[in-house]
Amino acid sequence: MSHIVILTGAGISAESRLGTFREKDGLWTKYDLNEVATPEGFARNPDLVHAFYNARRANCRNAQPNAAHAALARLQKEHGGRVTIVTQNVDDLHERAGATDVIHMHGTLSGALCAACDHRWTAPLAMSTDDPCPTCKEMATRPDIVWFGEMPYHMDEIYHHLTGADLFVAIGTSGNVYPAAGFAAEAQSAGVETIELNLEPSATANSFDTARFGPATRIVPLWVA
Ligand code: BJW
Repeated sequence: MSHIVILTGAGISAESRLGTFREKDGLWTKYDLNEVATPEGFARNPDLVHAFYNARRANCRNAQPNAAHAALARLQKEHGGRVTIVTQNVDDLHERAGATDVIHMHGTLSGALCAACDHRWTAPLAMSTDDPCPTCKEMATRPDIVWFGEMPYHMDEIYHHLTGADLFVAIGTSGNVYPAAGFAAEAQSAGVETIELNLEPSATANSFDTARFGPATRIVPLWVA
């Protein structure tokens, strides 16, 4: 029974019209990441950060999974072994395509988190600084998103899967953000075969044994077939 671990990034959702981060027209060319994706930015201006994530939550609701998400969900159903999807994406397009074994290492747009007591609940479409925590009643509600300087979620589980996998595949990620950018090297040094599927070579291209380049909706279904 083989175990495939798949890391996905913004590129897999690009053709569902959810923006990427670092490309021309990417989110980080329009927004200062220090203001909208750090705990310090949230402390300075929570209204700005809520507005940023409220807009992305609305975009996500209107987006549809594409052929690449569907191909991975099909692979999970049809592969004889286990297929674990580790996504850096905060959208829910893998799940809406039918995927089941999905780890959201950077959190989810659908989640709200209380910074005071760690209680988690489903985020309303529009979050605001006026929402108290339903459990402890503190005014410490934030999006359940991993910002720069914060520890990504499920790291022990991810490293366990990575080092015990038979195949590691990275799809649509630029390889600029750690620790995810180190997964291919980690897998390779554990003797795991590594494949990159991306529009263009990532910053960590030398950690992959093989690569295929092109839009995810074309190359992912071809790879799965
Ligand atoms: C297509 C396509 C199509 C386009 N088809 N492909 C080591 C060295 C230096 C710094 C650090 C380090 N370790 C940690 C750091 C600090 C920092 C970091 O990495 N900084 C770098 C900028 C250098 N990391 C952190 O702070 C992380 N926390 C942390 O490290 O905690 C300590 C720790 C240490 C050790 C172990 C464990 C923990 C937290 C990072 C949080 C990232 N948060 C964000 C925003 C929040 C989520 C959100 O709002 O959505 O997450 S940043 C943003 O980047 C987002 C993404 O998930 C993430 C990755 O971006 P991604 O997915 O790669 O997108 P792009 O735009 O960069 O690339 C898109 C790709 O798709 C491109 O390659 C295109 O070609 C391709 N593409 N169209 C196929 N149609």
